[in-house]
Amino acid sequence: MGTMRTASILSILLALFYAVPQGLMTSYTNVTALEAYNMLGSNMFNLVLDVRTQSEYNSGHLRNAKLIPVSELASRLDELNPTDEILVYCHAGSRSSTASQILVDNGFQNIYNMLGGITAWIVEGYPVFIKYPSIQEAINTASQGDAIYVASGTHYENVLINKSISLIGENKELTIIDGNRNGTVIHVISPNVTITEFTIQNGGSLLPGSSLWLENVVHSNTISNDSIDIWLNSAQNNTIYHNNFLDVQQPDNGYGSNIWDNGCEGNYWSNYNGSDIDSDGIGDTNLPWGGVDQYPLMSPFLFGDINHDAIVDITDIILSINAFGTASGDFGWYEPHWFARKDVNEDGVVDITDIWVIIDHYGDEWQ
Ligand SMILES: [Ca+2]
Ligand SMILES: [Ca+2]
Ligand SMILES: [Ca+2]
Repeated sequence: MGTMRTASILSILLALFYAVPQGLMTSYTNVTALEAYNMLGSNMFNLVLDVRTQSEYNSGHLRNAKLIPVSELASRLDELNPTDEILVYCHAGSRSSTASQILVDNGFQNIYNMLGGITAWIVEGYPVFIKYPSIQEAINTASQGDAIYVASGTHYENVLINKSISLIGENKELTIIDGNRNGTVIHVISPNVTITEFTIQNGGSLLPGSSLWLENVVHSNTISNDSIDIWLNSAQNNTIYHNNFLDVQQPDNGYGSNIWDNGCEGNYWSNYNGSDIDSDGIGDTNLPWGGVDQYPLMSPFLFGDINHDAIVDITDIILSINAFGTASGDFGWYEPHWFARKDVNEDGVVDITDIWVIIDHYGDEWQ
């Protein structure tokens, strides 16, 4: 009997020894939406965990958040890594506290609970990605200048963008717009459109079309995607310049009536492999690039970056001052002096306004 009692006491002591560090010494950390946003910006989390329901998740969630409803969490812990830094959130902060405690009780060591939930996040104006039944409907109800955040998933539709909006996918590999081989997938007919973080695929074949069709698009239609092909089928009289084409292969020039520069500057192509012999930021060899662009930029287009070295700084101001007072029609507006390249706002004269634009963008850098 004496031996039995000793063993029991020993096992109780052992149980206490292990219970203390796990149950009492570890806790989760509360963070505000602002703190969570900044930590996400610094890539401090391995995982963002949404513990609401599927329908709540579909109506808007943080980028790349994993969904495990709090009611399923205890039985799905094997989907998570106990050493990961995990941000947990819900609608207003109640369910995420419960979920954070469940995780801590199961040995998770780096749990951050977002106070106020996605409600506080939205109040701060941070983006949420929405599972739209139709991207086109989202565009139709948007206003000029709006940003539309599209949740991951495959969207089978043909999209017409007829206003200046930003269309932002949740994840480049997982946010797919698929034209089902039936016409053009995305047809842009408005300037100042941004399309980013999408895979755009399967244009054409049943109805003629392409993955992306740019029509009457001028200026800063920044397109960054690994899997876009550009086709300007039957689009005529477009002027396409100061765009950044990342990993885009040969453009199709439609019927040859499209112009890929403004007379002195073209577009940035990440695959341009020529060289800039006179160091003015415009490529001088392997022209026209892609069969279309006579003046490929040496770095991605930034407003005010006259010498195209990917930063707006004092050099750009000096270049503008050196051309001060010149105007369209002057000798040297184009070759040999290219004063036109210093006319940042393209109003035909290099004056104080251009310098103000550069100062306004001073310090901007391509990342
Ligand atoms: Ca050059
Ligand atoms: Ca510069
Ligand atoms: Ca000007």
